[in-house]
Amino acid sequence: MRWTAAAAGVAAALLGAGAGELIAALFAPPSSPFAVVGGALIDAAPAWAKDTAIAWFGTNDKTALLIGIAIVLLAASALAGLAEARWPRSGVIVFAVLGVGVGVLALTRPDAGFTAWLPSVLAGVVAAVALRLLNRVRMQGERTPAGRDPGVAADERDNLPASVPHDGVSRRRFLGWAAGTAAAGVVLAVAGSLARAGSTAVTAVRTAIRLPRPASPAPAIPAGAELDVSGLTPLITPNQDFYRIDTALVVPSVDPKDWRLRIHGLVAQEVTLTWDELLALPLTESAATLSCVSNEVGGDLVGNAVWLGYPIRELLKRAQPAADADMVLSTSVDGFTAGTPLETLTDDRDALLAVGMNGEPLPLEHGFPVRMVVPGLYGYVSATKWVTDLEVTRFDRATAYWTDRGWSAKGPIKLQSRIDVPRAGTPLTAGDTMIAGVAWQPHSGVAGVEVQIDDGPWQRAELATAISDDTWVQWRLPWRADAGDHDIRCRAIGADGRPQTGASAPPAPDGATGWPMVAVRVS
Ligand SMILES: Nc1nc2c(c(=O)[nH]1)N[C@H]1C(S)=C(S)[C@@H](COP(=O)(O)O)O[C@H]1N2
Ligand SMILES: [Mo]
Repeated sequence: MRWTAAAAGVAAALLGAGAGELIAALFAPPSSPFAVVGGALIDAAPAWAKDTAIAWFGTNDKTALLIGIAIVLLAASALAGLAEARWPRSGVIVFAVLGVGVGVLALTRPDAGFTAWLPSVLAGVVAAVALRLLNRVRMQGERTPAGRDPGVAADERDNLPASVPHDGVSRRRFLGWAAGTAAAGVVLAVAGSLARAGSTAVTAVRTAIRLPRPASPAPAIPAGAELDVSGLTPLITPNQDFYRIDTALVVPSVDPKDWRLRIHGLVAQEVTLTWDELLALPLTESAATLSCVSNEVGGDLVGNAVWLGYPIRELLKRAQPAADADMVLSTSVDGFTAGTPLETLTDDRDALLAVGMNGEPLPLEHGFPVRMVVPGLYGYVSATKWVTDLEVTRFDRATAYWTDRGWSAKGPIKLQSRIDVPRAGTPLTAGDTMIAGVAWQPHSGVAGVEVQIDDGPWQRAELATAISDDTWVQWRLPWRADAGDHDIRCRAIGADGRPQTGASAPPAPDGATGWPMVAVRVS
């Protein structure tokens, strides 16, 4: 029976994968076989693929990728099982080669330690041995009295003990073994994820941190900055709701006591900084809206937080960039890079080497212990999380992670707005209601918002007081809705008095444009 051969392959692969995940969790967290393959795929993906993944799956893009890898692995394992039944040892070889291959790939990953190969190679060995053993048990069940099962290779058939009966008992025996092997794999994988969650000592370190008070606190949030409209995005995005976008399948764990920042390149003076040195500096607190270049018109890959950190400008002053430098290439522990225009890091904006987010140490997923935040620039060119290296260089010499994949070298955040209420698809009753949302163009600011209902005139909305030009601003417009279907559009007015463009453009290569539209049915 072919399906039992395939089942042997799948069960063996599950055991191997589970073992690999557990070994990785214990000894080499960034080098779990899934993280290695997923990370390599993410790095190999062209700009349109990232765009499509985010458009389809949003911030679940990583889960979708891992599920995709699991499906491909299971299909390949079924084939390996079939191959093993037909050509003995071929399936075993497939698993061994796969394990070694992923092990070698693991060593090429930017965050690889010297044991990076171990989880994948062990996973391959475990899967290979399991397949070999399962196949033995299987053939005892498959052997027909006539010895004619095409799923059993001739030489293996001859090797079978003549006394093994062909009956349902041995078939059930195989199924028991296969199910047990698969279940053991799942148990190992679950143990691995528990071990990882429990062993993230860094989480405990983070919890114990008391951040210093800012030498320069953020100004109080102005009265009238937060409009009272139910369903409107809060002015400050809570950390747990803040969008997360990065290439890290396993969140890097960086212990602050091991953290160092090195500033080098076209500088007169190399600078290094430790965590303790950073916290001893006079820190600035400042609100800024961060947006992902992949944010679609009307999308939610944008958030606003109060950041605590040290102005990068001050560190660059110490380093004294050369006159011909125009870019700072920042690198994170996991190899991500961003190229930021030098002038945006040396002008008077609050470009921060941030340690705090909304009054807490940075959450692990948002770059603990230290990240960059540069008001006015999309994250991919500025907001390096887990940052450890700043190289002062030139745009004509260096490229960065996403610019190597087709995105623009420069990424100023475009003028954008969003309608939060009414939400598309919620039924409304005729009468007085409120249209409300947010608008942003960090570091330039927003001068107004206009709303259009169906083909009507553009109407000025009430604009709340912005925290600063670096943050988004809330807006609202009362609306007397009459029964029927309506399209509501909005557009921000920039600081220069010009409205946000209505021309639709996709996120690649430098940010989406167009007017957000919400269709509602009023009855
Ligand atoms: N190390 C690292 N930093 C990174 C990224 C990344 O992939 N790796 N992604 C960038 C991008 S594209 C964005 S939009 C912001 C998102 O920051 P957040 O996840 O804290 O919202 O982080 C930036 N910093
Ligand atoms: Mo992004």
